[in-house]
Amino acid sequence: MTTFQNFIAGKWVGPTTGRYFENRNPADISDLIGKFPDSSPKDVANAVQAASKAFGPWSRTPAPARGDILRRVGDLLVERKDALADAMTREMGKVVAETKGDVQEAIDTAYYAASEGRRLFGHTVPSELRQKWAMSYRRPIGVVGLITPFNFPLAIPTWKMFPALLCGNTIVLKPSEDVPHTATLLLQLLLDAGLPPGVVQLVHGRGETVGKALVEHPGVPVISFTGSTTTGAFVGETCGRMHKRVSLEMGGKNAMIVMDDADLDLALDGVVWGAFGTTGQRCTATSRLLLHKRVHDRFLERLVKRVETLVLGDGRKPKTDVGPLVHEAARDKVERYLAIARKQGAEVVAGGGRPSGKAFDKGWFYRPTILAGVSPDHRVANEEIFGPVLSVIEVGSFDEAVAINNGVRYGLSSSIYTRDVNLAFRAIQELDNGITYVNAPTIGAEAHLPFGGIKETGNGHREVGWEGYHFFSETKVCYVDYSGTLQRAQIDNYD
Ligand code: UN1
Repeated sequence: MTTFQNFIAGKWVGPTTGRYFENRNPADISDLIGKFPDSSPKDVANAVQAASKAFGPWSRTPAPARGDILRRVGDLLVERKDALADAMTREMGKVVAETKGDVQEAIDTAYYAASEGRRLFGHTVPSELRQKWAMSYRRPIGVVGLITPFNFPLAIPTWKMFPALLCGNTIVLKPSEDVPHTATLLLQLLLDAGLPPGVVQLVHGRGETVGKALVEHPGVPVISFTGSTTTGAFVGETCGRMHKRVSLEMGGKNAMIVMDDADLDLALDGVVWGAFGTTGQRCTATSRLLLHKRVHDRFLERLVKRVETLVLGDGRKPKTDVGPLVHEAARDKVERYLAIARKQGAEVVAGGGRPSGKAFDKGWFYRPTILAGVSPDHRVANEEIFGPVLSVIEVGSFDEAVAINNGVRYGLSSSIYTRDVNLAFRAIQELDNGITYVNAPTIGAEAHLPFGGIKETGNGHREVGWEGYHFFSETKVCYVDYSGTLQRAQIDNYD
């Protein structure tokens, strides 16, 4: 068994508390992955100090040179893809095909960042005055605090980290306490790629201690957080009070609409993948299925049959379709919601309990579950469960489906299956979400397009794509007057 450390100022160091927490495999809790630092605000302060020190040289390194390092990071991610995926599945449970996809998202983000080093476009525009130049460019901001979740242990930290680094910022990363090993492997990889010491620090520990200290630290002007809407409210409030720039990516209650003219085979593949991929633990997971009444019964029947064939098990075994939940509290939450659903009158038509058998004794498994007869006002139709539970709601029309989709507090992704091009475009226009898919499930965002949601899912920012670079840099506008006279804007040119 290995004891892992924080990474601060170019060195692996133990926590000032001297305390460590255990990290275990959710498919087999007898498998201890290691012990990780249970750090304190003092460790965060040390990390911020190191990141502040490194900011000067790193922010002055030309962006193409920063991009070259990120290209090497991408190359190493390619080399280590299989090993990383195996370690990630061991740590958080989703199947290896998906952890490989998670690594691929990091690779895509790294190569995008590498090329962005030679763009980072500003604007040059005409001035309203003669012999005056007007332009904007992007500047680094400072130390960036990143707080990341367990479900995409590599993609999400790197979505934040690579754009932030490319823009010239330095970083303190606080990864979820469920995936500290992946974060350690990422740090090692950054060093192997030649990232200078002090540019990225890693501080392990609990959200309420380490995360909170990072958010409250006056030396960290930028916070990027992905997690629950409840924690996000605290993060946003604190950052607002302290005048920090903050990006919040939070919950979802994503719906897939299946219209009566849909390709039902395609929709079936889509909903199974959208609802039960990552054991339903994606912010983008399909957690509501809005089925048109004319296809409701036959589609549901086929869906139940299909879901019953899904193989539950250890994500590192090749035949597994659905892995365990990440920890006991996550499974408890699913069980609480099942009790609520039953009480409010939903019908459990698939799953609805833990699997039986010795193979499942040591992990946090729960059977892929379908709830039928759900009404839009049921709690399971409104609250994020973050587990393998799909709520099916029957709808009578496209307009009703849109109203139900839009009736929740979240607004991350949505999807419609239809062959009617007019309906598809109306859906794109009328569904209140940051992302809408046509004839594809609610998951599957690509790393070169902006990612995020509206309402209580986000706070107006987007991750990755071109917009990710806006968040992690400050716009500077510059006017050069080469007329040799005082030219008063808005006055001399309109007198
Ligand atoms: C998340 O669920 O937190 O679109 C991120 C997707 C992935 C990213 C999901 N590419 O499902």
